[in-house]
Amino acid sequence: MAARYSIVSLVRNAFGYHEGWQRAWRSPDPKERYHVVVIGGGGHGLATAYYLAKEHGVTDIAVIERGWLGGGNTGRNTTIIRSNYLWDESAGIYEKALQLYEGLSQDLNFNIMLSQRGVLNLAHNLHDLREISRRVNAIRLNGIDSEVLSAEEIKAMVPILNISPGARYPVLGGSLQRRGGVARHDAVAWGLARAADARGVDIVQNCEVTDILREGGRVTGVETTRGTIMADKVGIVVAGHSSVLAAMAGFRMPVESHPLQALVSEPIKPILDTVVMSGTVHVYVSQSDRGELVMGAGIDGHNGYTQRGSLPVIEHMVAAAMELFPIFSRLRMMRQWGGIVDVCPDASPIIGKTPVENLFINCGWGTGGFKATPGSGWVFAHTIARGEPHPLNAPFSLDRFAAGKLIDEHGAAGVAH
Ligand code: FAD
Ligand code: PYC
Repeated sequence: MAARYSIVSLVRNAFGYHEGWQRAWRSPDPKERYHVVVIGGGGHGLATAYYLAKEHGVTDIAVIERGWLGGGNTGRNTTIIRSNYLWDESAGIYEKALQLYEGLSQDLNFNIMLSQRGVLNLAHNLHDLREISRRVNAIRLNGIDSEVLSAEEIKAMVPILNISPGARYPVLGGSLQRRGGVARHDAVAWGLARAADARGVDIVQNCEVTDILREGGRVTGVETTRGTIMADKVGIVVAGHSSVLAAMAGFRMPVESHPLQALVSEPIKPILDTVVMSGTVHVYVSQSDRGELVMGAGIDGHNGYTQRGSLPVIEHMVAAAMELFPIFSRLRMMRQWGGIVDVCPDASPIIGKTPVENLFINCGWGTGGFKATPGSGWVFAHTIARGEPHPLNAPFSLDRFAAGKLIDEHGAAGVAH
């Protein structure tokens, strides 16, 4: 034992010689047939497979991912988790997700590094203040923690925030969800993948779905770059590519794909121990465990499938951050990137059946689906296993756009649409 864990062994392991390390999940070739095929190996697809196996005893499942696991928005988001949404329907599903997050490290036996450090939303004018009070009341009526703070209470929590009345957009107050916070995004994907794999789920990476096979109005399988895979049921969970996959199955989605950008600074010592969001100045900031300041913008105005950044958006983000935190002015930016978000007209997701029998879709989480990952997978697994939505996702059906039962959450989205 002593020899195995010697300093030499530690150094060798640190530099990539992974002595005795086990694979976290297998890398199987796809079989010719599965009971369920889940398209998309992001957090939502992996959570769907995990809860199908865990809650419904369905284990004959393949998760088909065209790139690498978690390489889409799951690995590109800024990791903010909260459940402070306005409408009852949203409160139900986002709070379910937050509660699952609160037990997820134990459930998966994998540390997802959940840090409930609080999420603050700043008010910069009287309209913001009134809107925040209305939201806090609605959220509390749903039994979810939320409170209004004065500018001085915010300053006490975040001493580096500029609350001077002379600021261009002075901070007048804000709202706080103390149970909100951040989690390590990659760890969420890895933990779910490992746990799904342990229950027999095949996770197939580098395998792109190129067509959805149908017969008599019912799904029969998928065509992929690694051959045909037949399936009794198929779930589409591909975020920014939802319309592309829907088109393969012959129907249209009320979803637009937009780039969404973020950046990190060079790492510094701990200076910010909560998440600060401002929809008016428009930036949000948190500090990662590595010390980087993580910042993000609103969506790029144009539609697109690019996953990269652009100078005007970076400039806008940084200018807004300077406004709130002048102390950041000499920091250097280290990295920036973009993801492709799938935005619905009411800024709420679509989770349910499609016009094709046994083909289900989960999308439209837009700029805010990381916080929903376990809840989304939990209700989508129920929907696929039972062929009917769970009461928590029934209001988020595709036909709400025909019925006019929209759930407008633009104001809760956290970033501008
Ligand atoms: P993804 O992780 O994108 O997974 C979909 C997968 O489908 C991808 O891996 C893709 O490769 C795969 N795929 C696509 N087409 C095919 C095909 N034909 N065949 C096979 N596979 C395919 N949300 C929050 O709650 N909090 C935040 O702080 C936050 N910040 C964000 C910041 C940025 C910059 C971005 C871009 C997003 C942010 N989000 C945030 C949103 C969040 O990231 C997404 O809503 C969420 O990650 C979506 O997860 P997913 O599993 O549905 O999608
Ligand atoms: O939904 O909380 C959110 C969010 C923050 C940044 C991007 N999305």
